[in-house]
Amino acid sequence: MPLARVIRSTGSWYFLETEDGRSVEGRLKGRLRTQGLKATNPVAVGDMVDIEFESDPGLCLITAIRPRRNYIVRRATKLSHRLHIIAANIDTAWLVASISRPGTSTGFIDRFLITAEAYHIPACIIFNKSDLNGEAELKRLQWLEEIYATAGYPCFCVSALTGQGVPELTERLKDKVNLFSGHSGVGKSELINRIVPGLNLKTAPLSDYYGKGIHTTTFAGMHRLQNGGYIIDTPGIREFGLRNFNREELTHYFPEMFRLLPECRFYNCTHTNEPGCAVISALDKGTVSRERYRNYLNIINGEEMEETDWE
Ligand SMILES: Nc1nc2c(ncn2[C@@H]2O[C@H](COP(=O)(O)OP(=O)(O)OP(=O)(O)O)[C@@H](O)[C@H]2O)c(=O)[nH]1
Ligand SMILES: [Mg+2]
Ligand SMILES: [Zn+2]
Repeated sequence: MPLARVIRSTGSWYFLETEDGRSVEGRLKGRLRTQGLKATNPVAVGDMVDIEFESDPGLCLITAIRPRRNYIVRRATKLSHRLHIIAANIDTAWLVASISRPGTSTGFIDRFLITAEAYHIPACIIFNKSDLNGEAELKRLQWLEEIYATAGYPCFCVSALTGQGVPELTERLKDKVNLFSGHSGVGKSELINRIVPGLNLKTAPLSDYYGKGIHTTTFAGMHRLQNGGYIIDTPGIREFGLRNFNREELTHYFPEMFRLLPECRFYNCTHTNEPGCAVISALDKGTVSRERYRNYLNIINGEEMEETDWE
């Protein structure tokens, strides 16, 4: 049975690339077994699928999905219980953020990182639009870089417009399947255009009125990198709804806090008000960021995280 990679999907049609590099379009053959995951999309970009060719050699039927190495989901809407698989079989999940036009809150960044941790996908952060940074933006950038580098997440500062930092970033993408995610308008598609010359993905200016992106990219799509590997462009995300985690699970998804757990007096410490908590002492030493800890508490207490900072 020929094997193919899902490059793009529009809901009912899938654009695939066969192992020998040919492009074919496919549809699902009946209902597929979906590994028990209830998602709005049975097949996602990055999936490896078995196909059957139809009489037209450019068309095929998808007969099965190979087991996924991993996948990353978001809730279809904030209150919805339905999950949408953003992409599957990913090596690195990159959050693309800009400091202004549009801004990205730490609450949003943390929910993205928690999701990547929950699905065991290494995550990194790209701060794009460095050319727009004035003094205040630079201060905010340094503050964010300090927080996330300390937590263990590699940070890159780039400009899709001037190309600043793009060669270093491109080097890190090589031979991997890379997911680019983030708010609408942060420049995911523009950055991918910079990285893959000749691609010409559609991009659009922000809305003048709201200063936010206008959701230009409507379907996730996978693009081949010149020196090996892939990059996945995705539609902008307004909020990153978390699936429901229990308290204990959540303590695993802040790696800098999880590393300290053996030093807490209680093996099941939730770092909230237990005596002898190593995370709480680390706040004073500055080895755990107060901002991250505040977001952690908000999530663990089931409260909405503040989305008001810098937006
Ligand atoms: N000044 C500046 N503008 C940029 C940069 N990167 C992207 N832009 C602009 O920001 C706007 C939005 O860029 P897009 O690439 O469409 O953003 P996106 O993240 O793909 O947005 P969605 O597809 O809606 O999710 C466009 O006008 C880009 O030209 C940058 O580094 N500097
Ligand atoms: Mg886009
Ligand atoms: Zn603790």
